[in-house]
Amino acid sequence: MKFAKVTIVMGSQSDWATMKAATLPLQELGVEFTAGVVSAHRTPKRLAEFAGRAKEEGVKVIIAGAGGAAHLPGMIAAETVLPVIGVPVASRHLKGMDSLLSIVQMPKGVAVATQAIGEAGAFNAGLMAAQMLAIEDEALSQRLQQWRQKQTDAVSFELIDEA
Ligand code: RP5
Repeated sequence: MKFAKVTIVMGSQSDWATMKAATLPLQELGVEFTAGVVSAHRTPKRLAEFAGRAKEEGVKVIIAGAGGAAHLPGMIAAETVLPVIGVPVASRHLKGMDSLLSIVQMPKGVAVATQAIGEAGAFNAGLMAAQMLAIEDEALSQRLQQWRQKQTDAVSFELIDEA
């Protein structure tokens, strides 16, 4: 089990195709991260150990992605007071609506910051984690502002006809 300031976990290796999008903003912004598989259903003991140790191992934010009956983010949030950002991974039959509702409908008293379904949600989870760390890190906050400005500058008013 590996830990970093931002630790990304997912329910299955099959989620990695989606969840690797969370690493992009973290890489661009120079935020330390690691990623691995923790399943609420298939490895429940690993989940409890991971969530129980995360804070003392120096983790600041956990990103948790899962699909279907996506209990991973909520179960991790139940075991730690660290902020948990949930990413609903698109599922084969219900296209991620099941994942979204499983993650977003938390009972009062245990919070998960739920993102959009799929890659955009995973990317924004990385961005949100960086923004959380930037509260106490002025250099990172500056890099975030530059990143935003670059994004704004890249949006042209002019329309382009694509062939
Ligand atoms: C969930 O079941 C995982 O998060 C994944 O999205 C989904 C399918 O997992 P695999 O059957 O591909 O391992 O637990």
